[in-house]
Amino acid sequence: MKLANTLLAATALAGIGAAAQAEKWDMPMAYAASNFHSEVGATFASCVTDGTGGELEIVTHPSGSLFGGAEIKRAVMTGQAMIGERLLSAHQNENALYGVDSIPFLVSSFDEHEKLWSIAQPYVEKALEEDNLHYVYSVPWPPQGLYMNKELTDIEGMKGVKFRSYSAATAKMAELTGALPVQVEAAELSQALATGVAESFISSGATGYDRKVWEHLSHFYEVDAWLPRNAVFVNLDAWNDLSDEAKTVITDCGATAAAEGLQKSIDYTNFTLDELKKNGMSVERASDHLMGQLQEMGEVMTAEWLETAGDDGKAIVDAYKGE
Ligand code: PCA
Repeated sequence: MKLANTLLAATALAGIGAAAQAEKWDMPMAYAASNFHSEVGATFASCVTDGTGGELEIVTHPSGSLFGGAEIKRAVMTGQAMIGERLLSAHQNENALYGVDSIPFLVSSFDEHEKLWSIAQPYVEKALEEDNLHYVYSVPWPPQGLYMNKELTDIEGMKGVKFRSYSAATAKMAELTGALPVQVEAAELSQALATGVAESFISSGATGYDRKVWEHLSHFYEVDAWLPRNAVFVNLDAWNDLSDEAKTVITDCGATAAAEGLQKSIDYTNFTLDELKKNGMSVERASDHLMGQLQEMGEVMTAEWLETAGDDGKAIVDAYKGE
């Protein structure tokens, strides 16, 4: 009887032990809950929670509510959060490879972008690993165009204009055009436009739609400058501590999320440009003259990127161009 009791107690304790091992990971995300990246992240989180039978629960925190966009990568590197999503190119100053998706006019369509990414991904995974991060999946934003509060016929029209930047490349673009860069996260974009802190920016139709920028701006010029990516990564120590089963679930859910996110991004492109129009904005392709000027600027930026990204950067671009 005594032995049976002891056994019962031991079994109960083992049960509690298993329950205590169940982990909850908070997943900070910078963009609004209704944005397609955040929706894909929420589906990914449920996929992992369900797939591990609750052994690992992932809870998303969109809109920069847990960590602001600028803090997410560091938070995951240092284990303040175990997983997070971040716009990769916002960290180009730390490692040029994070800006491989923001080389101006190297790619301008989803197909071209995916080709570039398939070549660049292993290099970026390695860069993340050096930052104590394990890469899980990433999803491109739609092609980037110019938002303005007035008609823009040439690059000179950007002189002195307050230009919201989200990365080194967007800040550089401001510098080269004589605009005044101001770094603002998308979560604060509407406020920046409303208060006049920013009066133009480069981004996708998706972000203009999410932030209802027609309340403040009048023109969107399709220039298809590049397609930047949001990446989801896990703290490397936390990753190494996971069971093989949990790792497989995360990897599989990540692959599904990447495919779902790409499709959503493609579908969202025309939908959001139509919505900008419906809400009164002028949406058109930039004139040949303006495109020519932007492309010249792009060449300067590409040369600079290649210089900073060294052999790896050159290898990626050469492989992409088939050289
Ligand atoms: N939207 C994000 C990054 C690229 C995009 O299309 C933003 O503006 O912050």
